[in-house]
Amino acid sequence: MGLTQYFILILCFAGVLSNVINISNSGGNETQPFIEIGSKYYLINATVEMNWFEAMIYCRNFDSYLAVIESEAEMNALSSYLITNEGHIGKNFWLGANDLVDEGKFMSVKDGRTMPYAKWLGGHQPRDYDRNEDCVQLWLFNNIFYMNDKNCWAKLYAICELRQPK
Ligand SMILES: [Ca+2]
Repeated sequence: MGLTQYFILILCFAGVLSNVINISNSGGNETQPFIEIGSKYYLINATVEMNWFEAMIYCRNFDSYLAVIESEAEMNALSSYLITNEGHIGKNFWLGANDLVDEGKFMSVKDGRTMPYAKWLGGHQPRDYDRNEDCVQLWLFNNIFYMNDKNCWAKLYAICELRQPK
């Protein structure tokens, strides 16, 4: 990791801490924030926009991580839920994968291995636009959710996935 990247990380952590505390305090219902969708439990925050790093730390507060979609079934379950839920219409969400370490190789934050499932918007994504798109988002396009690589500093909503017992 270069010195510049190191400092960016430090700044990132320093910057988000106050944010995260605010979110926790205003969140209220911290005991059961997760809902069952398909085979997993998710916490969908569609009220506070965060960059990818903030979203990741937000999820860590709830013993979870940004959602890692592992199959078409999971993709479909989550998509259906988001599309049919009024509060989520028109919103885009961060997922737990990025290619910050090695351009073009998207890794899962769940286990540090290759992202297990992808549904990129066909023919267009991922394209690392402006050499500056390294984090994976769930992207609503013509009322269907796809994946897209997005600038990690963009402000989107978070979907956290509850850590599953081993
Ligand atoms: Ca992109």
